[in-house]
Order: sequence, then C-alpha cells, then structure tokens
Amino acid sequence: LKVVVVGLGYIGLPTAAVIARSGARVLGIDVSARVVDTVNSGKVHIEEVDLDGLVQGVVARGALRASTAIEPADVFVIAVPTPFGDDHAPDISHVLNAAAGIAPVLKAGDTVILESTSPVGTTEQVRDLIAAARPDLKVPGLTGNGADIAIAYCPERVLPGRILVELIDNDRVIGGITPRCARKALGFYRRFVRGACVTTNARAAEMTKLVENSYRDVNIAFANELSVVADEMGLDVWEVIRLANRHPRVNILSPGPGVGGHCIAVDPWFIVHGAPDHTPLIRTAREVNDAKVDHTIARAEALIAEMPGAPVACLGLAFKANIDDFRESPAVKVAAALARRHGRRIRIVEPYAEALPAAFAGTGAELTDIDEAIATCPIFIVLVDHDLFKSVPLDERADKLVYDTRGIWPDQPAGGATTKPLRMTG
Ligand code: SAJ
Repeated sequence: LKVVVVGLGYIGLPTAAVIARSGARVLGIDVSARVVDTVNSGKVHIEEVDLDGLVQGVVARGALRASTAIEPADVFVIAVPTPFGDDHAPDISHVLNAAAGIAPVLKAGDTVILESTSPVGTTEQVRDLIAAARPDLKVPGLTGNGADIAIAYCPERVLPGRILVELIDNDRVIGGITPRCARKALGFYRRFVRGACVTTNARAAEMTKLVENSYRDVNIAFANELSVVADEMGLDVWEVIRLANRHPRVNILSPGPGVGGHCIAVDPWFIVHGAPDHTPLIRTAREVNDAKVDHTIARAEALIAEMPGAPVACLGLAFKANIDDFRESPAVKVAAALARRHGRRIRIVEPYAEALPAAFAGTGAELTDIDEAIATCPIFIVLVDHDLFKSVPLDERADKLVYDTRGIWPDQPAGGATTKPLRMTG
C-alpha cells in the first residue's frame, strides 16, 4: 500500500510515521523544504513524546520519506491547517490547495481522506474540486451508482503530548461521502487503529469534531466563570470545585488563565460561523475564556502592587502542562502583558523554553530557573501546571505572595495567596 500524507505538522508527521510503521510505504508532503529535509534526514521539527525515535526508525527503513511534490498513491491523507480569519471565518484554502495537488495524480481505486478540522461541507467541496479537475473520473455522490474513487472525512482527535498513543488507541469517526467511501476508509484505519472505528456520513463527522472541542471549551468556560465569581466572593474556587465534583453527576473542569492551543480556542468559531443566530452559548463560552486572560492580568497586577519594586516570578509559558508549545498560549499573553508594564521585575520560569518568545522582545523580562526564582522572587504567579512547579514543597514557598491560576498548590496559605479575597473594579 502506498500512502501520501499532505502536511507534516503536529498531526501529519506522527500520522505518517504511524502508518509507515504499520507496513505501508508513506510519502509525506510539505510546502516547507526545511521540513522535508529534516524528515528525510530522520529527524523531527516538532516536539512530541517518542516521535523522534519513531521517525528515525521508519525513515531509516525507507518506509517514510518526504517531498514537496505529490506522487501517485493508493490512499491520500490531508492533514493541513485550517485557521480562521479576522472575522472568525474558517480558512479552508490549505485543504483546497492540497486537494488540487492530489487531483492530477488520482486513479480509479484511490481513497482521499480529509483529517483537518473543517467546517461542515468541506469534504463535499473537496469532492467538487476533484470532480471539476478530473472529469474523466466518476466521483462519489455525484454520478449515481458506482464511483472510481472514495472520499471521506476522518478527524484526528489526539492530545498533544500523547499523540502516538492516542493515534492508535482512540476511537475514530469515519464519515464517507457515501457509505461505500466510509467502508473504504475504514479498511485503511483498521490497519493501525486499535480503538473502535465508527462510520457515518462526511457532514456528521465534520460536525462531530467541532462539537468535541466546543464541548470542552464550554465546560472550561464554566470553570473559568466560576473562578471569577469565586474571586469576587472571596472563595477558593478549587475547594468549591473539588466539593461539587463529589456529586456523582458533576464533573467540573479546571479554571486557568484562559484557553490556549490551536483547537479548542478555534473550532467553536467554526460552529458559530456556520449558525451565527443559533449559537449564543458557544459564542459566549469563547468570550468568557478569552476574557479570563484579562481577568488574570488584572488580578496579577493587584498582587504585584502589594510589593512595589519586588521581583515577580511567572511560572510557565506553555499553553498547557508539560509541553513545549507556546503558541496561542494564555500564559504568554499574561506574562508578556506584565513584562511590558514591569520590565526587568518580571522573571519567567519555563523549563521547556531556551529563550523567551518574541512577545517579550524589548520588555527587559528575563528567563530564569525555578531555583533562582525561589531564591530571589517574593511574588509567584503560576500560569502553567508543569510537574516541575507542582513539585515545589510548601516550605520553599510558604512566605511567597502567590497567585495560583491553575490550583497546583492547594496547601498554599491564604493571605496574598490563592484564596485571598479580591474585589475587581473597572
Ligand atoms: N484547559 C483548562 N482547563 C481544563 C482543561 C484544559 O484551562 O480543565 C486549557 C488548557 O490549559 C489549554 C486548553 O485548555 O490551554 C486546551 O487544552 P486541552 O488539553 O483541553 O486540549 P488540546 O488543545 O491540547 O487538544 C484538544 C483535544 N480535544 C478534546 O479534548 C475535546 C484533543 O483531543 C484534540 O485532538 C485537539 O484539541 C485537536 O487537535 O482538536
């Protein structure tokens, strides 16, 4: 079996490597020559647990290689980004470009699978594009019974940091343009997926992906709203959530400084954009989570003002725990805002960073390590729940003024600490 994977990013490269390990010959396609060279030398350009060893192995065996040019294959997997524009309108141009690149090499019997998170109807647009480019091929759903090729949508659902595990173990939703397309794609995923593979139509599968991440966003928004209310009332939100979660049918998620990453803060907008008059809840959840960043900055400022001139340690920049991804991170937004205001007073502790991201340029803020921060900073603002921070024992921080946005130190004494009542004004 020959497989082409278009897009060698956070999803495409691990997917290509796992398919190559399952015995297929895989060609990974990327627009970046640098990425192609890196992969062909057996190396990786992204951090993901165990990915380096896997890629090195499959490249060395000749099972995976990379190129900027698409070649004929039996199965084509599209895993390119789908960002949104200024008005939150989904931008599917990368998907359509990938489909346009695949169309000329398609032959009867081939399968095209879209994995990128996409607004409902995108797979049909891919089908229409292929139909227009290749009038010689019978495409599914347009030409009555029988089609030369199969087209399906199968969203990735993997969690950064656990991608190689979840690619295999998670259940997959496989939406065909027709039932036959779904069965064809199912046969492909069965080669390397241990989880259940469930078939449906392409539009339902597209919506399922958006719904999953919106569900999480709405639930995190609930937790974030509670944390703001708790601040206002002088309550410890972590204590309240812990107690409420003792109810057998309550499972509140964790508040934080906001929602980051490339999926949860983006995908809900695809639903809102598709049905703007019927999505007040999903839209508001997005707004609540975005506003939590500003609330965090204001609350941090109030703490910083308690000790004029004292150095402030901001713990963490990543968008979530134990990963090295700083893009779309609420922690970066908060720490950079504080750095712009307080300059050299701000010390950043981020074990996963070798240098500060561009947002800190010219601020005077500096990267430091946890030992130095404990020794020199009386104010601590916890922005990420990295294991390294969780492991700091109480006796090393009992005398600090702490704002713990992730609730990693439940034993921190009150008084400038997590439970300190604070009235926000303005
Ligand atoms: N977060 C909270 N509180 C929580 C949980 C998360 O504030 O209780 C924050 C995190 O700190 C982070 C953001 O939410 O800033 C997103 O983190 P995440 O771990 O919830 O999700 P991602 O973005 O790493 O991955 C999600 C996953 N989707 C779901 O869990 C429904 C993953 O399975 C998807 O494959 C991925 O999006 C994607 O690619 O769409």
